[in-house]
Amino acid sequence: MKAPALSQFLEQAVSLLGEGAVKTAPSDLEPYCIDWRKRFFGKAAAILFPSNTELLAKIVRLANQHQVALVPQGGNTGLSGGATPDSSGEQVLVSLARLQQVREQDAVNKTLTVEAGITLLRVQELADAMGLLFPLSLGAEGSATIGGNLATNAGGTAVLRYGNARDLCLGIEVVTPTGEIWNGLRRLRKDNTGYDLRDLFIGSEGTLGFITAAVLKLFPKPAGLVTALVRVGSATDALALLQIAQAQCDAALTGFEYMSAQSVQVVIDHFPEVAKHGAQIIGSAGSDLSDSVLIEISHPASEGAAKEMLESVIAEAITQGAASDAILAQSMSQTKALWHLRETITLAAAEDGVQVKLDIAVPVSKLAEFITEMDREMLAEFPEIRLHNFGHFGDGNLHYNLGAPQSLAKGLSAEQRRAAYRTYIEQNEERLRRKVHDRVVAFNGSISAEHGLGQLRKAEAWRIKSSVELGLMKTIKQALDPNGILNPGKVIS
Ligand code: FAD
Ligand code: 2HG
Ligand code: ZN
Repeated sequence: MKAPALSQFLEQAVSLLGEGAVKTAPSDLEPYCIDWRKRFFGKAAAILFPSNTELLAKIVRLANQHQVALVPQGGNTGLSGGATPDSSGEQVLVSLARLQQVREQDAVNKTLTVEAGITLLRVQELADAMGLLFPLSLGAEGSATIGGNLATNAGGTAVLRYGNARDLCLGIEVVTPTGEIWNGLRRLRKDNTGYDLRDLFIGSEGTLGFITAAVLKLFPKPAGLVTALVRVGSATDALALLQIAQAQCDAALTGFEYMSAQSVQVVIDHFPEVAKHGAQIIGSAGSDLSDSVLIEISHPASEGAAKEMLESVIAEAITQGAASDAILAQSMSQTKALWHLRETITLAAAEDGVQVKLDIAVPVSKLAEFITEMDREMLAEFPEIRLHNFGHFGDGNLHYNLGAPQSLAKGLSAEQRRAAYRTYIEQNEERLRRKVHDRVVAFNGSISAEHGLGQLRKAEAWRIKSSVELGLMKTIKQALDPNGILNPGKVIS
């Protein structure tokens, strides 16, 4: 039995949005109540699909009236449980998926104004059709929405050149937690008229407002784009390679992704075809397999100039002993194959079973030292743990992921293996996570560079952040959302 206030809210939501936009059947709700990793299993009273900003604002006003908690959801690809409701069955999911309008295209100003439910991939295609580039790029781009990207301040693989989602956004439209509409869709590169509200909402993970539309910053398309997979001996080599690449390429260096040998091993284990192309350089199994770096150069002049630049970086790295071998993609299909290897790590890890997922950042200059020390300390206490770390080395962000010991899976079916890994991770997760986070704090780093706190890292944020910082965050939340109806239980609320 639903509480009377919730029932009334749902009845009024049906009259506002129509029956087709309010789903309450458990089978309809299920896919929206489980996160991408299947780590969080929530229960919602309903999911609503408003089709425009004004209707959403009315829903939010109604929710305040009836004290009903709302959970914003985009593509449900988030990795921190931010879009998953709690288990009470009393929260209501609000999907932004039907906000699909392209509001404005301005090739001269190099901006694109779109509604929140459009996927990142579609945004990239729209920019491409304008002869321009929207550089935000991540593995889940086919499903993740631009609203979700901004709400999580997503990073991805091009941050070292173009910045994260925040840097790629000039303005937003927001429905506040009390149901007002703020139109901040300014297409300006400069605007110093008071507090930066845009940047307050970006990265707030649906706790301070619904982002309903955004002005996105576009860039000229590079004339030449080349990628290489480079064999390195260690994270220390990767840092030396980064120094060489930055010195020689400056802004033309648009990607620098590190993959530990064990993070590639998990792709080989589950999707061997995907790892085939890279195998000739980085090895194919066991001790033969090395750490590697995927480098991307985007040159404004030509493909030839990009190639020349990358060849020179590789030659210098080999001379200095920072790299031992490399493969330079000779065609777009080879480029795609190398990126596919990198982007498949997350998928392969999900196939393997549950892991401890970490999303840390330290200053780039400290990243190699962090990895070396952390690996040593981790293996001393957990000798069989699998170090699946990989990530956006060029901007200091590493997914220091940890896989359960493979010995637990001996003789088991895939299903039994996943169950055994889940048990192991559930038993050890807190200890493992704390161990890494404590070292992150010692390095003056961040416990979430790009995935956000959601519900996964809330307790750790409370443990690590100062009372001043937490106090300021709580004051902002209270001021904007006095009834606490927006995404309760996430971030710090
Ligand atoms: P959801 O998962 O639906 O929601 C995420 C959070 O944002 C929730 O707290 C939700 O309440 C809130 N939210 C969603 N939409 C809105 C809105 N319109 N207004 C207000 N709040 C909203 N992330 C990276 O940063 N870099 C990566 O490289 C990367 N790679 C990934 C690869 C894979 C295979 C997967 C599965 C995920 C990856 N992610 C990555 C994580 C994820 O894709 C991003 O966090 C993405 O930005 C989430 O978008 P979404 O639309 O799916 O949001
Ligand atoms: C990536 O960089 C994503 O591919 C996912 O941020 C990271 O699987 C992960 O932990
Ligand atoms: Zn990432």
